[in-house]
Amino acid sequence: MTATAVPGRLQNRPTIPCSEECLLRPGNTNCGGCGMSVGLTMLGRALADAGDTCTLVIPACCGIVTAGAFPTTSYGVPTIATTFASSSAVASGVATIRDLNAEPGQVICWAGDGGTYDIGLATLSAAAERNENIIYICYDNEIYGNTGGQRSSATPAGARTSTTPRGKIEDKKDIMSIMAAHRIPYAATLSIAHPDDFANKISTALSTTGMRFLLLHSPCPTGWKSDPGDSVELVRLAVASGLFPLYEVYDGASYKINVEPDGSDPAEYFHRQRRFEDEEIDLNAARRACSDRMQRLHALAKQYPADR
Ligand SMILES: Cc1ncc(C[n+]2csc(CCOP(=O)(O)OP(=O)(O)O)c2C)c(N)n1
Ligand code: SF4
Ligand SMILES: [Mg+2]
Repeated sequence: MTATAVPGRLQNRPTIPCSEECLLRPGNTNCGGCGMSVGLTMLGRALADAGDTCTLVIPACCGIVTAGAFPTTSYGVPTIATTFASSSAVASGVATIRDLNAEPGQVICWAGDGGTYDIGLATLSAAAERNENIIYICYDNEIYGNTGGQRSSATPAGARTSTTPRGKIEDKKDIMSIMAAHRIPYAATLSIAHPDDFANKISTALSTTGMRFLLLHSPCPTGWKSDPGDSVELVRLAVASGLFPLYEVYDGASYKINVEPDGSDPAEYFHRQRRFEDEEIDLNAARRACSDRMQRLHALAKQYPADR
């Protein structure tokens, strides 16, 4: 399509870069120990470091509750609240207008796992297939957090939720493979326990054009029934044990593992969260799943290494 500027719009407006608190500002109502809060702060810092800014597009989720009511919103950038099903479509539209007008800044979709793995998947897939020029970040707390903790397709097997009181039977959906299958330019996983890796990946995403998908493992003390002070340690254990590997996929074709698991036993991860009942977790199956996951990723990274 030939880009034509929308008449009457300012062309080449200067970027107003983010400051460190440009996204999540003090006074927000998020729970203590919320991984989403830390993720937003890290994202804001990375945008500030890059001298970049953004418009946020957020469907129903804790992240839009965080925004609060105008004029006391916790977000320091323009923020559009959308329905679950439309967030990627709205972000695509905003990004198209921005590009037509050569306006600066990123369009970032910030969505929960319910809005990503489940209810918004159709428009996310459509945006990925069209290679829309947006960054989509899913903060994955593995639960429908803001409506009382129902299961989502990101909830891991064994986790008790308000709709799986005896523990979920099905395992977590592999959203990274789904997104990689769209052959988008960049897909990567993020952890708040690895801030340098987080910053590097945001930097890569900011300097890439087209559809970028980032998956953040986002501890939720309220839903995970964990100590708020354990949040960073929990997601560190998830990376160290191979439960939640840190890796990148370029063009759906080449792979890079960013942090090698250190052989930690995933048992500690489960023991520290009361959503997992010891007798409902098959630890040997969980250990096997970690090792199978890493084996598959190593095979892909060896066969199709990312040259970056
Ligand atoms: C179509 C539709 N169904 C259900 C709801 C109710 N609802 C609002 S937020 C939410 C949970 C969102 O879960 P997730 O996307 O994982 O974000 P989190 O709350 O965990 O931050 C639900 C079910 C809604 N707003 N729209
Ligand atoms: S319910 Fe969970 S995701 Fe939502 S604000 Fe609280 S800790 Fe964060
Ligand atoms: Mg969620």
